[in-house]
Amino acid sequence: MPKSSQGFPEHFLWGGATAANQLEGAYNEDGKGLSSADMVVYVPKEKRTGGHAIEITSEQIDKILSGKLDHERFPKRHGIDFYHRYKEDIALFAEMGFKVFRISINWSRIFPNGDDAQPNEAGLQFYDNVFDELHTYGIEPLVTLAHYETPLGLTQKYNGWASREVIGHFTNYAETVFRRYKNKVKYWLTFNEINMMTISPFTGGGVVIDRVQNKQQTIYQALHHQFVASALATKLCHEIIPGAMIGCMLARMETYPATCNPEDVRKSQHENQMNLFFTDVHARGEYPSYMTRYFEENNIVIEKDASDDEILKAYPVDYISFSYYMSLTVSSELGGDRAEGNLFGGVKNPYLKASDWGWQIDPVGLRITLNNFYDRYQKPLFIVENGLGAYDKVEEDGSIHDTYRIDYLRQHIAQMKEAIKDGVDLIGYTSWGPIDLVSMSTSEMSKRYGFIYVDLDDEGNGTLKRSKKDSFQWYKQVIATNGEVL
Ligand code: BGP
Repeated sequence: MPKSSQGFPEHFLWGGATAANQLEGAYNEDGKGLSSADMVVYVPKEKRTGGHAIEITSEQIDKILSGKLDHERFPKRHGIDFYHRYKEDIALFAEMGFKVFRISINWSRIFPNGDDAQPNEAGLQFYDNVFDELHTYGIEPLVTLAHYETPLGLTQKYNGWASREVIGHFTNYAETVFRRYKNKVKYWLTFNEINMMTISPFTGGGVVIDRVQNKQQTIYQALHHQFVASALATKLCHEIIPGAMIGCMLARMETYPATCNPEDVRKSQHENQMNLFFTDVHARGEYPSYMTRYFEENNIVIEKDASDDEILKAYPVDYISFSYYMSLTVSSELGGDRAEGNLFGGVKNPYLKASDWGWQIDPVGLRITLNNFYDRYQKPLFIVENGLGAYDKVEEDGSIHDTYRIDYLRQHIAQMKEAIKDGVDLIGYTSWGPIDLVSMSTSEMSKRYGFIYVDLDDEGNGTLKRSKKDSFQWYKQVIATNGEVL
């Protein structure tokens, strides 16, 4: 167990995190097939009617495939053109001193339909080029196997992860990339924010929910398939790449009780369990007992193969990674002042301010999260997403004074340092979207996280030119001083 320390460990992995579908573009180049993300249409704010624009219906897919929505915009198909500009972008990350860069491999670049007999060489070559470029600067790649990019072919054939068939196709894909990149990639993640399946089964697993009778049953069955696939990928990773580390990834929502009323406290405990369920399975290698009751009360019966429980037990993850943007607060009373923008619901926390998108900003919650995780699992932790989505203003001279972003990050990093002093084994930090990219939940470009500005607007206009915001120099200094100067 690591000793309590005064600051960030010597080889702390500072960097930034991205996802293929929000960054690469080139959605139909060099043999790439369509993925779930390529189906997401941009809906301007004033036309949104609630719900998530990321959850897609069968009708919408049919319309897209028959060309009836060709007039719509699909920002995730175009990203910020990293596919053609990765050298320029990586040079900027290197200038900031990145030790690590988180990227996802787009499964449909490697297996265009998800279940093809042979991988697509051009797709494999693209990631070779990116990893080589990173290594030129001494930057370690951290690779997510599935970041909201299920090949559409698997949706059409099997309804995505709802079918057990997809496990084999995923492990084949995982094995292909482990073998190909075994000398280039040491850090791996299986499923990005695996808990997204409960909010958007299409985003989380290419599952079109209007095709099934029992929504909850399907969601938890699809998750079971992902748990087994994740364990099998962990096994393969260890066999193929000795010394590699492979982890799981959760959108962590530390959930507070609205008051000290025991009913509120119990409600927050329940919500925390429902969120930690995913890391419990990955880290402990078994379903937690509280889920048995939940499944019974909700008429959910998980169908398992005879060896599934053994597989989960035999191949737990090496580390726990998570995204952290906000905390939640829940009340046992119905109604109340709802925190609608907060993605996962709850009530407003009167002690916290929210971002322009309603996400409640809570740096101390990050220290609490880190301590709770470490108490629970005693495994290394990696924060693989954190940051502030904000509107940026470009001044006449081209400068961008994003003090709000610097403040947000500074406060969170300060709390990470406290958690390390508490004895937490934190191995790295990749802020979300070090270069502006397409928003996951809204497909906007104006919701920006970057240290690097990209000239592109919500309507797809712009030169794509990259420029440095004030936060660029600030983060460079944070890394150079290993978190001493914030
Ligand atoms: C996480 C996702 C990312 C991402 C980030 C910010 O949920 O893993 O893909 O984009 O959140 O969300 P948004 O882009 O909606 O602001």
